[in-house]
Amino acid sequence: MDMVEKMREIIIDQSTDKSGGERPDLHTWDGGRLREGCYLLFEDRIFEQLVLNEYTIALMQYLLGRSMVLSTVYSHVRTKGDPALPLHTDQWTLQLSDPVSVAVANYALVDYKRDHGAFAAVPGSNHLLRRPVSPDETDVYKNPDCIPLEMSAGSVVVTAGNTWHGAYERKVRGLRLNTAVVYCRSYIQTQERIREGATQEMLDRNPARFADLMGVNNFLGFGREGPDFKKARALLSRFD
Ligand SMILES: O=C(O)CCC(=O)C(=O)O
Repeated sequence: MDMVEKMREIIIDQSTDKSGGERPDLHTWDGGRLREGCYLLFEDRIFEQLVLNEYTIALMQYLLGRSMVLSTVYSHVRTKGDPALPLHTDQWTLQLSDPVSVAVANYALVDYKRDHGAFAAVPGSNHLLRRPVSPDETDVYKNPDCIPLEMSAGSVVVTAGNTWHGAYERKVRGLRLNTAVVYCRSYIQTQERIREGATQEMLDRNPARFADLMGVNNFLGFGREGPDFKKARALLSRFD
């Protein structure tokens, strides 16, 4: 819960900064829409700890393979009056695939209840449907198979990138905050400039696995200096 509280503060700080108004109170805010939190990995070291969570990493590796990379650390900030978030899939590649190429660990930073803006999901859609949601199917209230994930702050749900999901409308005051940590296969373009933003300091203070997630152990993307194949060796050494 210490981590949850700290993440909430950092997200509210960034959202306030970008929204341009007064700092919203977590429990009482009723002042309209607020901006998202994003590029959070570079906002505070606590997110470095989060992306290395061994339980979610295990599930992510099961879904995406050992060579996965981090794509974004994002917060969907939901306030009273925000409409429901339409059902969608998170795999932004040309086609949905099974196995998937994108997956999300979505941490609830407040208690989730349906009318408080809970995460909405269609269980089994990742296996049974394996197609994007069409424009007339996006309403979370109309899909009979869509359920709210009612869970307490600090819980995490891992969804494969082809799972149909969204969020319910928030009907009460205060903020609905999450941290969505997205991982993807290494050949997919990441949502945020993770690799470009990674500093030597960040790499030095974290375990070796962190560098893999940052996408820096990869010789691709070179300039006039040419490819650095030592990085390719780092990638292959995992199989030693
Ligand atoms: O909880 C939410 O607001 C929805 C999150 C979502 O759609 C996502 O992570 O792609």
